[in-house]
Amino acid sequence: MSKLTSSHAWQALKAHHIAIEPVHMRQMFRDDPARFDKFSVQLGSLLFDYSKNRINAETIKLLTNLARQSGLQSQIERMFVGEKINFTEQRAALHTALRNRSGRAVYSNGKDVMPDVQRVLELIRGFSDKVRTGEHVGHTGKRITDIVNLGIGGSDLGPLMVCEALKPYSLPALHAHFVSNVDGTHLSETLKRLDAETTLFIISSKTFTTQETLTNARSARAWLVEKLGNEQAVAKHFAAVSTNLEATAKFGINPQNVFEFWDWVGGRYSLWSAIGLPIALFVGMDKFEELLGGGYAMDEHFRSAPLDKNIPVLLGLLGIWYNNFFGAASNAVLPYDQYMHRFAAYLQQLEMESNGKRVDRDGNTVDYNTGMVVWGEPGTNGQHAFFQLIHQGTRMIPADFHAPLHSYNPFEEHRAIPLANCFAQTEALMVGKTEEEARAELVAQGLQGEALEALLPHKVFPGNRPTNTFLFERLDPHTLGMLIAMYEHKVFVQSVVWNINPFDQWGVELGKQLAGKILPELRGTGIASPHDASTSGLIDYYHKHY
Ligand code: G6Q
Repeated sequence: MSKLTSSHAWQALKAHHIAIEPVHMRQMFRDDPARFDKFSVQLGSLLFDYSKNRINAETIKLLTNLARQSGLQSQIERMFVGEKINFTEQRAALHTALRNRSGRAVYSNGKDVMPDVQRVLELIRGFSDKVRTGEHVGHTGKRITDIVNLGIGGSDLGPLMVCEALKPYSLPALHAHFVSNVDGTHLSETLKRLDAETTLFIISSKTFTTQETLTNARSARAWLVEKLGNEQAVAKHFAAVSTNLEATAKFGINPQNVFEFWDWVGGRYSLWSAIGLPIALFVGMDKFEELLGGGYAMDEHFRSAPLDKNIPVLLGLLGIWYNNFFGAASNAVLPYDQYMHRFAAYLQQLEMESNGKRVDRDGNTVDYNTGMVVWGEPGTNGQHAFFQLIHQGTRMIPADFHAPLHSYNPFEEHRAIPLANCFAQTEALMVGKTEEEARAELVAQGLQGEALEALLPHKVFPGNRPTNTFLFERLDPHTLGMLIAMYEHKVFVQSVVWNINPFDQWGVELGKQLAGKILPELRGTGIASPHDASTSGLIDYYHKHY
């Protein structure tokens, strides 16, 4: 048994789980009318209601004991002060410095990183203002109307999600596109709609060595040069964001259009850095800074709120409660806002890449589950698709519901419909429908006898299915910043309890190496290396049929 699973706090939770398991949340709400007040936290305009969870006051006490036992508070400080907590890569994880609005110095390797952070923010402001006002024009003197981000993973999902979420703040005359897939279709279908004279490409790559991104960048460059008939055009139509300034120079990017970030920013934590350049271009630097401000507000809360009033801590611990004690394997994220339609995809990387680890910090194989599968879609659409399994399937799927009170598109006929659905779903998931209730409904519909008995079991809903609800005034940059930072810290809390490193990603690196080996074999430019029979069979099949 590991130190964690044999610990007093873990064992106490195990025993407590046996007591809670048979209790229905219906009963919990009946017994305690103050449950909503007890199990909700307000931070600014964000309300976190976690009362529809299979918990009582004792559960929270035991979960926060577990967090304390893991040394969570001191680990939080270690992250904020720039210790090399990403020890497998010998790096700090200082994404919080990127949105540090306090004026406090933050050190990495003995150097205050804040002057560099501020300097790059100013550069982003200067460049984005110039593009948005039309001062920066293309090679032929025309105003930029389209920006295309060429990046993948952490250099794509964050800025893409934010640009979609903050669309109401964008300029109508400036469109943002994101090309990530190395399948030429992605680039080609995007370019079909664009005019080279008015297009600005941003090559976003921390390492500037990623095959997908550099392949797309080279093809985009060839397209531009062909369309504009001049190599010189590249200087006005390409910008780059990277930690590898040597490689951006080698690619031929005008140094004035290069925006730097640093190795202490993890890819999936990088939207707050220059990787957010497409965001600043799309919604303007002031709004980008409001996003940073929202992240900072959540950072301050995370750093200072007591554990049992701390939103990311509670969120992380509830995830552990279901994952490690109820055996839940996945977590749904269901926003009731169309602008958040890429939110789950973004969180999928954040959570699964960070906590998809099987050895602890000492290199021992863990004897408990770590990261859950994260998935989701806008809630209202999900209701007509996969919600069935959440309501009546055999698995418990804890779900996070997100909803703004106000829409940016207030058609009177649509008003309150998304919220009504959101509230109704969490209520139904919690309450369920008993056999007696289902029977009464069928009787009222005129059913009886054998027909009624045959249908009855299918109409029963067990309920007792846990959900969190996040309500906010509207999806503005500040609120979005809070929500993103909240999930970043949730991931961190879980990693501390599980004693794993959430900031490395050797599985991603493996993918990068493997494709590099097989590509020359497919192209016939390399020596065939030994493979298993399946892989060799597939390679042979390709050669025979291509
Ligand atoms: C993120 C991961 C990964 C990375 C991409 C792109 O945390 O490391 O998703 O962001 O592989 O890498 P580059 O930005 O270096 O191109």
